[in-house]
Amino acid sequence: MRALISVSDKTGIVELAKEFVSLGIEIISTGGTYSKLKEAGVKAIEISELTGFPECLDGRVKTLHPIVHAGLLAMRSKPEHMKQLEELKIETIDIVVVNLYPFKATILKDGVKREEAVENIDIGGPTMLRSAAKNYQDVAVIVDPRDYETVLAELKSDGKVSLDTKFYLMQKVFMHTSNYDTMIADYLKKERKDEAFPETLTMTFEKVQDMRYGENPHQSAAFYREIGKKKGSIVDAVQLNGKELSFNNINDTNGALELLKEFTEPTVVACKHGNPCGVGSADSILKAWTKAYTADKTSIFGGIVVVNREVTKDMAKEMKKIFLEVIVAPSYEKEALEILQSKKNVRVLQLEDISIPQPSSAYDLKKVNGGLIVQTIDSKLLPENSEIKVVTKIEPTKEQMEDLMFAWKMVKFVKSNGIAMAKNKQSIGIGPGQVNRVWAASQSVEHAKELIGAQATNGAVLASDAFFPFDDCVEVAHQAGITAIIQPGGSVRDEDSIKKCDDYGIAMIFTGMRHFKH
Ligand code: 93A
Repeated sequence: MRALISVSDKTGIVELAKEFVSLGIEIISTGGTYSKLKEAGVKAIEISELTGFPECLDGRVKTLHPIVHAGLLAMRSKPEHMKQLEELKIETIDIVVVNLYPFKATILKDGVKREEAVENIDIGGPTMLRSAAKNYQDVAVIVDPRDYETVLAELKSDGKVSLDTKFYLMQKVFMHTSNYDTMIADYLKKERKDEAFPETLTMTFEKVQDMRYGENPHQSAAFYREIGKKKGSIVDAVQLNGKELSFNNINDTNGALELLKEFTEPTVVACKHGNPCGVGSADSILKAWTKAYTADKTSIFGGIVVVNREVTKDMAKEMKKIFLEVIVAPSYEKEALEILQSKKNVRVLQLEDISIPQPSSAYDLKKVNGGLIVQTIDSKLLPENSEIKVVTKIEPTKEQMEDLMFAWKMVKFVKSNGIAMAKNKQSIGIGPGQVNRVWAASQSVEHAKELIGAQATNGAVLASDAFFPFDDCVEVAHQAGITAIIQPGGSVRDEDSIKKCDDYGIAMIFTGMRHFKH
């Protein structure tokens, strides 16, 4: 038997080759791999000796030769194939061990030049992998070092690799080479800064981990990372305490982080089932926590809390008093971390680049049965270069304006139809996911009354993710003591809502931008 070994990642290769030799398998190898084996005293034949052709063009042509590929592709069961090999004086190759030029590691390096990336596109490696895999009945092809053991064990016990294993290895090869090519295509697409939606959409993700289950216990699930993505998202977080993240944890934390990224001042966002339930901004992170917590002490139970400043000892003491599923912050004071770690189950995560926004060209993907709908992310808060338009007789005060912007950021991340109310940079009532807007408004008001008392809604502001189709939302707002409203505008009945605001002395602004979220 003959094995061709040509690997960039040389981990474990000497040990494998030694085992091959002891099993009487002859080894053929390329430049770097050959040197490594030779150094370790493992007997091998250099590829140029086999082909009678030197490795050339800086190694761009090493194994691209009919002697290699006919040796791999000849079907042993076909007498004509074997006869031709004999005439051409070519011998079969039975095992291929190849891993490719490190294209991924290269493009992930900071400031990598295109030429360097291109030089790391492997040509000969995938070609061998594909030849060997196509002829899987006769050739065992190992692309993943984790399979060295399996193949060795079979060789040792049976003197051959089983058809089942060879088929499994073949499938792995095509999965690997297709991912490799997709990674190259994605990189080149980004290099061209091509924002259009391509004819065929390919993206590469690598598995972070299998998960215990999906959204529900009867669904299986796994977590994947997008290759080449910017930092600052849930996949980059380092877990410092608690159980493994669940499917719902990851989904909900992702939503909470996206909202948090809208704020620059110290802010705390609490989320449940993908909707914010308590949000607070203040001049200190402890005060922001108190606002987010007191906004809704009920829903935060078992919730996700994300924070854009270091968690202090005092804050950790407060957080410890309630049950939280996940806490994410850029850093933790030493004592704060000790306090949080004293609760075994709470998942404590560190995400240094918590405030880095997603690039506006990032894709937002939604799986539908039989297809995928793709859009760019909702990266804007307000239209570019547009003045906010006050449409009522009364103008909002400076304080109201601040609260309006706070509520507008919040409502962008509330499931539609969504209404959010705020006062003094604190959420006071949120109405998510209703099938009509006036129910969302009513729910938001009901929550506010229940959670912080009817009086507290006086002087609060209200934000709506899309326009008011009728003036009934203004009516609900007025009943609750709302004094300023922010909404996109654009309904045929805008005038009715504006008139009602004027009648009630409510200030209203139009943003000209809708923020549906489903
Ligand atoms: O430059 S290549 O595309 N041309 C080839 O003919 C070729 N043959 C093997 N790259 C080629 N390889 C790759 O070289 C293998 O896939 C492997 O990653 C690497 C091993 O090179 P060395 O043994 O010299 O370190």
